[in-house]
Amino acid sequence: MKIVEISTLLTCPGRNYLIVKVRTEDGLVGYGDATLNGRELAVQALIDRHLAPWLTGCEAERIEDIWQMVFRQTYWRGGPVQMTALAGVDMALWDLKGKLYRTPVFQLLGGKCRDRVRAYFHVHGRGDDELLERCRAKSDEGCHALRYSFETADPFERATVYRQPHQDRISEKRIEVTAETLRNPPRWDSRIYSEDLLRITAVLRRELGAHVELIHDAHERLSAGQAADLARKLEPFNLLFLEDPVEPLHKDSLALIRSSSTTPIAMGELYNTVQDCLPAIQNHWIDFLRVDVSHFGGITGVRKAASLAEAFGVRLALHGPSDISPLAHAANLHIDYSIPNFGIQEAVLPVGELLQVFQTAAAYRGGFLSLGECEGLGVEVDERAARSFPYRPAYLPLIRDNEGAVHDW
Ligand code: KDG
Ligand code: MG
Repeated sequence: MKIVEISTLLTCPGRNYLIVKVRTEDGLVGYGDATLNGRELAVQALIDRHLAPWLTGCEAERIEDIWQMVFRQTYWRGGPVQMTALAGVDMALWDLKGKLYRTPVFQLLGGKCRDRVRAYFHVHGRGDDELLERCRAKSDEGCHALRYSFETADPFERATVYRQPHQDRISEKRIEVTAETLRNPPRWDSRIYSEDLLRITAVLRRELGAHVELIHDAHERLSAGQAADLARKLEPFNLLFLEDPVEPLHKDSLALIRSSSTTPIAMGELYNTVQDCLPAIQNHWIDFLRVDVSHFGGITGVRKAASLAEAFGVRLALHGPSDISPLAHAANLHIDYSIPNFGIQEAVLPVGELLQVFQTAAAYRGGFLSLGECEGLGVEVDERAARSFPYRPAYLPLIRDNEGAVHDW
């Protein structure tokens, strides 16, 4: 069954998503997600201009072979742009194969290892009171795993308030980051943030009780020393994990954190290849691997990392933010169902304009995600609706420290 067309559709139902469509000679169609927040056009050009002409005519069922061709032929392998383009094509091929055999993708991956998938959600509050109130509301809804974030105010310069990245709902009004905001970015102070985090975490643990799972994402903002100190001080509050304490390019910073503290550590949303994950996994520096199916070569790429992690007792908590589409969220679920070393799934629920473009078989109830009857990924794409929401240029944020130097956000 030969591929006759690979095309892309860039749409903005609330925020930008890049959809990949693969069509075969039998008229079957598969869809994948190739969204790379802030760099959508680069991935689109790579798929349209380089991959589509080359892969047209290939056998659609040879998923691993196509993965190897795209990964290795480039010679300049890896990197977020290439691994996102590959992910979009890979997901579309799995979707297609599921439709061909009229079965969900998780069946093709070996079948279910579990009946439902435990999820966690983002909860954001400006300060302690608002955050606690929102956490209680979420927990009352049945979700007992919460990733909390808050705003950090500089006590010496009251005007500088920094909102940590968060996404309560998919397609909720995104933070508009314009070229102008990039020229006048908010200020950041890791010391103030660390003090706020310790105070707020103590409040949440005391008020929510021992059984709510708490997760905090430090978003790569800390130095190794700061992170090690913070992880140690967070121990009494028993987090499910502290996410991305340091930036991933400083691979062995994780060793210092691990040797200083027993707080579980999660990393991975900025990794693009199995090789990127190797040191963290084989040195037992992390407890949870959080790679992103859309930036890691798709389902095929994530399955390779999952097997590696399984051998070292590391569990998966796949990245599931609002800047990847319901196609990628569905791909996460198919993987979560089928791997033995599943940990927890980050989730955001589709709302608003997004529901006009994507109809997903994924459902959420009382803290758990599940998939209804479906073939392939189980996501219908309304291309006409997608075309009615044209691309809107947007940037990722930038922050600077109190002296005005660039800081990780
Ligand atoms: O585009 C950046 C987001 O994907 C990221 O900020 C979300 O860190 C994130 C998370 O854990 O969901
Ligand atoms: Mg994160």
